[in-house]
Amino acid sequence: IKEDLALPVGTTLDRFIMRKQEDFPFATGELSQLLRDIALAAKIVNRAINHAGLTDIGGAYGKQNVQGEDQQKLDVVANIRFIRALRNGGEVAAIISEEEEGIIQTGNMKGKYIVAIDPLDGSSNIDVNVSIGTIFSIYRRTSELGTEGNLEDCLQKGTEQVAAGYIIYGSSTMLVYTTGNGVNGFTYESSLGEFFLSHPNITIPKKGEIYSVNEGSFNHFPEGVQQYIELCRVRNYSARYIGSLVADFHRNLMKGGIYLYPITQKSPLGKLRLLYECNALAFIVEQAGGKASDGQRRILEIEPYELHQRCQLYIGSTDMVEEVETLLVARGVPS
Ligand code: P6P
Repeated sequence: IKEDLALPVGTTLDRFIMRKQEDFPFATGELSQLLRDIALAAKIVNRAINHAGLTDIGGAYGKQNVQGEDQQKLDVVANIRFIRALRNGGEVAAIISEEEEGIIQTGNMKGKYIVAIDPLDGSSNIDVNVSIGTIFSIYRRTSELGTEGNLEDCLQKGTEQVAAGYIIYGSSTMLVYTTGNGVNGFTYESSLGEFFLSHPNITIPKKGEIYSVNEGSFNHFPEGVQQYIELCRVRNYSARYIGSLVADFHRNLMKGGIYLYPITQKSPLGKLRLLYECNALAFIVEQAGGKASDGQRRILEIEPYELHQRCQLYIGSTDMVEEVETLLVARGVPS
């Protein structure tokens, strides 16, 4: 039995992926290659973001994406780069992207995997120099090899994910991901063009004192959420809301805390997307010992019915998420 030689901080992502693949005797390397393809695209997008202030790709692209949101040029760049890297890598049969209405066929009929991705979440933050992020989920296709990816391949529950992760383009650029055996964080060193293991075996504290929610919508929140927020205030918790999901999630993962996106008047089903935002972060947070719920259900158990469907999201330290769930049930969660 291979002794569990914990890989030291400073191990490169490539070596880490290779070592972890060795732990799976029947692994044939496609998922490893897919993770490398994502890391490559992340390096390219990171460079584009870091130059955004200097070149003309900042600012709105003048077009709207399927969400009817102003498309920032970096959104478009990130979408193109990730799709190209996944298409060229050959492991992915089809892609779902926040930036595209339908299923993106890569032409890789023998690709075993499906990827759901938010190429650049929180893009409205680009022009004000706030951290932004990429979020991705990886599924094994259910349809036959040699065919195009289909809707059933794409509408799988979060529990079916084989891997999930995010890249946060912040004061430093980090890749954080799980393949179902814990969560590991890698920090990018641009002068070397490498991701290095910097945060092995990330776990989220069972409870925290940070809550992240847009309190501007307080009056439209379900009563149970209003009650929870009032408890946070009474307990002198810290309100930290960057308005960039990946940044808020990452800070809470590191320090303990809860991120809440309830239903609001503007978003009666919640704002965040199940397939390429909530499921990925839910997989990660559970692997780190935390919890992710829509107020009634485990996020990973929600049966998808539509590619861009929205859901409520309560995610972070287990004790905090459970308290919100209890209050929502007690006060009647609006359906
Ligand atoms: P609000 C950004 O648009 C985003 O999708 C997440 O990154 C962020 O957490 C949330 O929406 C912010 O939404 O309604 O509070 O501005």
